[in-house]
Amino acid sequence: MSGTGGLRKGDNITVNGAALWDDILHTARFGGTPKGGIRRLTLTEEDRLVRAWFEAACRQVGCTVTHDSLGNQFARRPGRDDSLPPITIGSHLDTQPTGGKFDGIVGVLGGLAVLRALHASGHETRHPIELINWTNEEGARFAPAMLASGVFAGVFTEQEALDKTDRAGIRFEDALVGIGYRGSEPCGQHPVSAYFELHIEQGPILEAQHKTIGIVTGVQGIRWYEVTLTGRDSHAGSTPMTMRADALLAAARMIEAVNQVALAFGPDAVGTVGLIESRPNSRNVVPGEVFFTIDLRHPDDTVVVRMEEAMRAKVAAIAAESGVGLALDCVWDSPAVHFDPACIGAVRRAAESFGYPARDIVSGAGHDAAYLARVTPTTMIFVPCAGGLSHNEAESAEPGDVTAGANVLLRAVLDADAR
Ligand code: HGY
Ligand code: MN
Ligand code: MN
Ligand code: MN
Repeated sequence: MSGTGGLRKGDNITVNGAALWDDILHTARFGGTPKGGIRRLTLTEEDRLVRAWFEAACRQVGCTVTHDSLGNQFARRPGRDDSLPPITIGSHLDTQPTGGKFDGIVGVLGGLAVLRALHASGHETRHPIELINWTNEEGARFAPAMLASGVFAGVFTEQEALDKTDRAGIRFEDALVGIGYRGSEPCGQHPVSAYFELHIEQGPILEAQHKTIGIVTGVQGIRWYEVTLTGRDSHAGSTPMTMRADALLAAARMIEAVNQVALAFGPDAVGTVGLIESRPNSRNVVPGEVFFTIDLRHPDDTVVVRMEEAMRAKVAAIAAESGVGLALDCVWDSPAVHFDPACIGAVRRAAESFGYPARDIVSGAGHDAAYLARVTPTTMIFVPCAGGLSHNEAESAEPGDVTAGANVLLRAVLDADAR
């Protein structure tokens, strides 16, 4: 994309915010939890239900809906020149086990609001417009996160994704076939002109600074690790403390060490141990084996590398002191991403045209856009969420902010379409 920009035909179109908010509340029932969140793990029955709803809603506004070999759904609105690669918008409908009603969902349903606004106005775009629901963005069931958009961008092979297994040993492909979304179109053979993703910030900055729109300039670097510690099961009552190889005690020390590493690398560094399994997990057995995960992030990849070095040194020393075996593997490396200046400019102009207070921001969370940026001009639009809280059932956002985000998405798409 190039050109000087500026809004053109269609700049009087806005989204129907009330209908968008209804969609958010309505689809929250697919996996809704008693605490008001959503448990909609990828490729489960709840995911199948929301996918079917999504297809029907997109068809109602004149789109054809297809899905590729990894279940990525594409709702396509024709353009005047339908031979052009589509301008794409999208996000994800899968959630964390105790997820909220907005993470990913705002981007897909905000995109539906854009399609509805275009349909209602009869505005004909030059490019086709495609709204995408990416499979397995969260990585909560199948690691890593952003798996299907990663295949789309050529980062992983289709077979690598299909062969992934969850912690219960179920294969990605079998779960995909199980919900009926193993499409025939190979994932990734799908040229696109640009990609815009609307998402809640999932952090505290926009709300604290009273900004309605985050103009996302990039995504921080992320590395995931898996750790297996091998000690020795023994009797909790008759094993002297000096004769134990306690894998869970070693893990506890390593978890503290991960926290120290993150704190040592400054305010932009984060380190998390989110998943842990202790075996045999019996109250009167000294644990002989522990599996846990480590998530390290920083906006600067060179710092992530130094964080990893520090973490590895500490973990190895603790394993030796504790007399436990250590297996530590890096299972995902998602480098920091810088988004496309022309797309960022389109978002900036769109926010200004509505008079929404906005600021540039780097994403702390990973997103499918981080991989789309490898194959097409890409950027993101953030809106605030209450207290910056996300990956929590209490996640919430304001209807006005969600509507503003969808309006900016619409105008950024029209801006890109005019190039
Ligand atoms: O891990 C992430 O940042 C995203 O929520 N998948
Ligand atoms: Mn998300
Ligand atoms: Mn998420
Ligand atoms: Mn995302």
